[in-house]
Amino acid sequence: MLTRQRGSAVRRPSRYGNGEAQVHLRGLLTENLYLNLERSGATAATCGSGVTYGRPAPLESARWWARNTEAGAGSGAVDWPCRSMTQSVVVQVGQCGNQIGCCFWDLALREHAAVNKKGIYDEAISSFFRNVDTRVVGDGGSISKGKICSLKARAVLIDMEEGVVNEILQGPLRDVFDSKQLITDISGSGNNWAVGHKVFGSLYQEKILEKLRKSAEHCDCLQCFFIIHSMGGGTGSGLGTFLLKVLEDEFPEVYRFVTSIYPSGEDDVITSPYNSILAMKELNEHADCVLPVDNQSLFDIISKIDVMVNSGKLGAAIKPKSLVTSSTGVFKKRQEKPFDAMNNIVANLLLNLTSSARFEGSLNMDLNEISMNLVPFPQLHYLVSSLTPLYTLADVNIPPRRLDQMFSDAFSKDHQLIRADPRHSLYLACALMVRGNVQISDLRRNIERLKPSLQFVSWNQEGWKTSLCSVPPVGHSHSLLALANNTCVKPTFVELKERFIRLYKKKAHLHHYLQIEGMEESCFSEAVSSLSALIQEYNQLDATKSMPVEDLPRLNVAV
Ligand SMILES: Nc1nc2c(ncn2[C@@H]2O[C@H](COP(=O)(O)OP(=O)(O)OP(=O)(O)O)[C@@H](O)[C@H]2O)c(=O)[nH]1
Ligand SMILES: [Mg+2]
Repeated sequence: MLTRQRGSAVRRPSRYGNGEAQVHLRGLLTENLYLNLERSGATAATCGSGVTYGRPAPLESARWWARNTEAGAGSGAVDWPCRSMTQSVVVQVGQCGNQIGCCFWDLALREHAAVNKKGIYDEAISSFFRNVDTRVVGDGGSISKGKICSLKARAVLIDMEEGVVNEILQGPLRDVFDSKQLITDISGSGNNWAVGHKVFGSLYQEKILEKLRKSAEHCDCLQCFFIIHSMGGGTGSGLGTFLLKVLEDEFPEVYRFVTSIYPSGEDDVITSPYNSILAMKELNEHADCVLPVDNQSLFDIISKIDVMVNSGKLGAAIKPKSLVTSSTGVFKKRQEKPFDAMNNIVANLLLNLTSSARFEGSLNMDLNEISMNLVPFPQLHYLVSSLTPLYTLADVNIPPRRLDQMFSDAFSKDHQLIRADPRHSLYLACALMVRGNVQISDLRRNIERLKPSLQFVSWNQEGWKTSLCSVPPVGHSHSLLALANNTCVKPTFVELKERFIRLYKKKAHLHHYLQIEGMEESCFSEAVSSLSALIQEYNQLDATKSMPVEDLPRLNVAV
């Protein structure tokens, strides 16, 4: 375990230096948030003394859970756990990873600004942001308490082209990153996994490690790396999965949650099936949890919203700060890009996923609990996600009927972020992560209501995990993220494999890969075998679908 000594108190002088940055952040957040910043001249306190990494035993929360779900729940007498917040680092790789990452940081800032009106650097913000005195030479002095000075994202931005990262550095989020967090090259990986993985992997391994270590050192308790990347290109797919192994070796105690964007059938990257299959093998082997998101699903969701708006069906009822149109906020002035609306959905997925780790609530679900409860077997770590509300975002005070509708929607195929139908497939486990004004009784009622229509594996009929975070997404009274470990993910993999086989049978484009040092045909055959094995595991589970539910006799303890 790495430990880290922190320096003595950093004195903050009475005047904040970077006027432009300050104006930007004020605009970015709310007017209230940093209002008194220049006037504050407090001395920052020293930070904690050591870094702890990773995967705390879920014992405390398990005890708390037992006490509060059985005894306390429903009575209103909730015994709040006293917990210390952990931190996470986002590693955004390639064009897609960086573009989604930016949406995430934008929304995260707005979310914290909506809650943290006084501009105090609190534990919630610290989970994804450092508070930095930018006038301190070098790394900037970390400030652990008091007023927010300048927020820096806990992120590492990697792309083997410069365009996207340069755009970020010139855009409204430029002050949230500094040059020490970036790694870029010029040529890109040319949509070739092998270039990203083998060429840039070995070329940049040390540099990447150095940035990762630095970002880890800035954390008191680093719990998770969130990797965001696409499967279809060269850099996100190749280098993104290369660094998964690097993370596993260097930070074995820290979770690796990967948000992977799968290519649609009409993707313009012809080699995307190769890249995706090669990346899948790495995800199978080195990720703790993968949240697959399918560009086709994102596109379908956005198209439906467009139709609704244009047909006037919901029209004016859609809220300006809705989950999917959230870039209409401060960033409206910015040129909308083709992927923006789609990327906002993915950013919301990440916000909801981490909300319980960032904010208090009556039922917390830490990231370690997601992995612990939703991944019964190491390889079956693909979690299908759905977000609600997605379409009907009209009314903040949604009446109870709508609240129940939110739960129903989470299981409908129209709300899944991959093309999948969990209702007609088999659940291994399911998490419901609720935010906002929702009671435990609402959760229970809806689980009881929906249960008969859902099929769970015979050995885990009660495979539900729930969380209630009191802070809703900006502009909403409540929201729900459902994470399903469900065999419905299989068709996405089968389809990918079919697309791969079509190219591979003809050996089309193969020479581009085989000319890269370290790349052999066996890399392809091993990758496809790994995927076939995964598909086979889902097949075996599906085969148990009609089996009777085991009603095991209770263990009798002899006295
Ligand atoms: N949802 C979403 N998909 C994207 C975005 N940008 C690219 N993609 C998809 O990602 C795949 C291409 O990967 P990129 O991320 O552009 O590639 P890269 O990682 O930069 O790799 P190279 O450009 O080959 O070096 C295609 O399937 C695109 O449709 C984005 O911002 N959002
Ligand atoms: Mg690129």
